[in-house]
Amino acid sequence: MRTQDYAFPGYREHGVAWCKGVDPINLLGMYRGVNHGGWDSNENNFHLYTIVIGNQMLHATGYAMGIQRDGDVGTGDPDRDTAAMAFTGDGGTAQGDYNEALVFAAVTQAPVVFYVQNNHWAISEPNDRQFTIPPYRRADGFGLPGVRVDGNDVIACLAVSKAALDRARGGDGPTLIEAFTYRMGAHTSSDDPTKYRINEEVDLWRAKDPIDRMRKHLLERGVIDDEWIAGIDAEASDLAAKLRRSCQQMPNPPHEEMFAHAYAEPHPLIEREAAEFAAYQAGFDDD
Ligand SMILES: Cc1ncc(C[n+]2csc(CCOP(=O)(O)OP(=O)(O)O)c2C)c(N)n1
Ligand SMILES: [Mg+2]
Repeated sequence: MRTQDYAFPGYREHGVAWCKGVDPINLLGMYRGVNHGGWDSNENNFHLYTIVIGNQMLHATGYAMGIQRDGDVGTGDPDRDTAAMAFTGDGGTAQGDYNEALVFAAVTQAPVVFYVQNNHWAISEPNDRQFTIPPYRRADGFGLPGVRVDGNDVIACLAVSKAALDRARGGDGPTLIEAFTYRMGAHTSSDDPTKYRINEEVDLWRAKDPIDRMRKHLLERGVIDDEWIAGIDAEASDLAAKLRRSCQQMPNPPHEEMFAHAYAEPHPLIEREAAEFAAYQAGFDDD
């Protein structure tokens, strides 16, 4: 994605955030629960995490229709032509919002790329509970090209994403990418995948680990060596330690802040609730 391109993430797009220049600590406040995830999305053209499954597909399509109406598409100027890119999961494809977004994107030929991470599971629900025809083939019925890519092949993912973004910026319309991958871990810390899937399936995918594959690919071609890898590993450990520390040190927000961003303007209902809550808190003897 170029600087001017706008990303519309779900909740798994930490890598996209990193590439767009978002400080990971901004994302972690929401996961620790000290804020509602409100970073300035215009700073890095990285929209807020969207937990309502599939909703970001509509946001991206609407934004892309805006780009089109501003004339920032198909001019041939690499600093001006702009695309939107939205990310969702296999489960997301069953949502109404997802399907509405594809209809609008196709009929308006909006400069948007849909990136479906098919990790085979929507919490405990497998692919065959989400669709009978895979997402990349369903794209055809909406009227936009669909492509399935090996989602564990970094270089292939980069190639199809670049091509789709170029197409969008060039004014040739939307593309749907289905990245065929697997969710190695649990859905969340409250999920136990051993209750609904077999270990053999997980082992099969472990052998296709995208980081291992990339490492081997670069080593074999002599692009990198063990020393370089050790350096990257050390850098990653340092970053992880720094993030854990920053996360633990995040101050707890004042209670009244949870009412602060519900509406842009003052709102009588929110003011009443905030006052009631303040009175309730004042009823305690200690902090
Ligand atoms: C509209 C809506 N319905 C239900 C949920 C609860 N929920 C959270 S994650 C999830 C599964 C999503 O699966 P998928 O789209 O495949 O994404 P993945 O987590 O596998 O990347 C569900 C049902 C939600 N967040 N929003
Ligand atoms: Mg999934």
